[in-house]
Amino acid sequence: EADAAPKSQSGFPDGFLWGTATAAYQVEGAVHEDGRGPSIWDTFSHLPGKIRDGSTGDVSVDHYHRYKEDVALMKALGATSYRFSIAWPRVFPDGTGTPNPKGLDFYDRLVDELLKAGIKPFATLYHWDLPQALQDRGGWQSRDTAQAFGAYAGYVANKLGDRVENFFTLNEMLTFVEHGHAAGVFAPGLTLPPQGVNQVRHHAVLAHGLGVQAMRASARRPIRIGPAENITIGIPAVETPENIRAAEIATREFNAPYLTVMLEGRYTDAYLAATGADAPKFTAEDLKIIASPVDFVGLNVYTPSFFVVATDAAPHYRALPLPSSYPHMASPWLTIGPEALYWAPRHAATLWNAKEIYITENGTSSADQLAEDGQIYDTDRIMYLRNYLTQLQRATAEGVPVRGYFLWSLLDNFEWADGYATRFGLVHVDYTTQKRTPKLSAAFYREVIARNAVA
Ligand code: GBH
Repeated sequence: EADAAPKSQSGFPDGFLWGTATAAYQVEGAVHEDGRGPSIWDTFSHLPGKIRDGSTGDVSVDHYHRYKEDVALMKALGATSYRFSIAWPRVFPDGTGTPNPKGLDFYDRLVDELLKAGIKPFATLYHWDLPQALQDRGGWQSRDTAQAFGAYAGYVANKLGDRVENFFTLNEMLTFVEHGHAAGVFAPGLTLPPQGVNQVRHHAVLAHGLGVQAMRASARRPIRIGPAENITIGIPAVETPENIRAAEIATREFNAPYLTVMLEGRYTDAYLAATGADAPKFTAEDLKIIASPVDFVGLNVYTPSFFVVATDAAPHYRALPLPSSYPHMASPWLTIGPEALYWAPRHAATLWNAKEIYITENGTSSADQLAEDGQIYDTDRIMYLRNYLTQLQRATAEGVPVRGYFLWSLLDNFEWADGYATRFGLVHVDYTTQKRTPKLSAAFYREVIARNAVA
């Protein structure tokens, strides 16, 4: 068999993990089953006008009932890992108090099925589906929610930690804070004033730290934990040493209330100066909790942010707006920047000395038109993945410690405020019949995994 791409030039390190990612509310459906309580996304998606196609996650792709078929799809890809999220309102229908054992049972079954297929499970504790009961008591505006997250995370680590070794705490604080609490376009749909938003940010990172501590304390064997953040990725528009330094400084500052405070244990001077009287209220003890040591850093990588050095004084960088002609994928926000998959992990290693990095999400939407033969020839998704993965390979070849990659997403699913019109899956789902059909990009990814190289 001819080898199109010699391994020496495009290979990934031995043992590199290849997987896909999903999130509970986006795939599970079964929202009233086995004692699950409502989440803020149930509430939000049922409000008129909030979801572009008027849809909800009530049924979605019915993964709750079809998980065995879905694990078989992963196995057919040759995937060695899988990142899923646990629905907090399945485990604690009221957010706190008495757990619902039947809710956790689903994840027990899923984990067993994955292990049987030789697929390493990575569980995310929070992918935006806050129990509605906690929202009714103030949600992320309340410090109590951070405490409740710690209790929930500790409970899950105790129950699943015997078979799940790797956990991510909260997925993309940046997104659920900014979109949910400032712009109001994601659940819970709030448009808080600046101090309120900063306080929500603080409670999110505090929840992460409390979660890390509670999970380590209650797991019955050592487990490994880290965040999964959608960072602003500073890219030197031209790779000179000065521009690279500017991009590093910008990356640290733009992520000040998220990854930077989690990994450094302090808010940057620039962040505190910029927020001024609207800065979050916090204690020195909070900062210690927030910076509880993690085992790895998870990065969701989609879009680029370009910088060059600024010759004048602070902040030493100049953010470059994208020209209106800049290309994007099927989603208008999804501007194409393959080099983001090189710079995001490199910055994590340079700025915060990250010793172990996972790409917790990367992938793209496509129009995904059905061809006459019923297949989907998503060559745009293949183009996107091939270019991004080439940049990831550059990072690993240079020694940046990336250990695995989770492609978003296994299946087409409920794309939040976009509903079902936007498809991110390697596998097409017919939302009427629930029939799964791997797209051409699934064949591409299978080839990447088989070769452990950009195919
Ligand atoms: C990730 O967010 C999420 O973790 C995942 O759940 C999601 O399905 C996936 O990416 C694909 O979107 O509608 O113009 O206001 C990536 C960051 C932030 C990108 C919110 C889309 C909304 C843009 N996302 N953003 S807009």
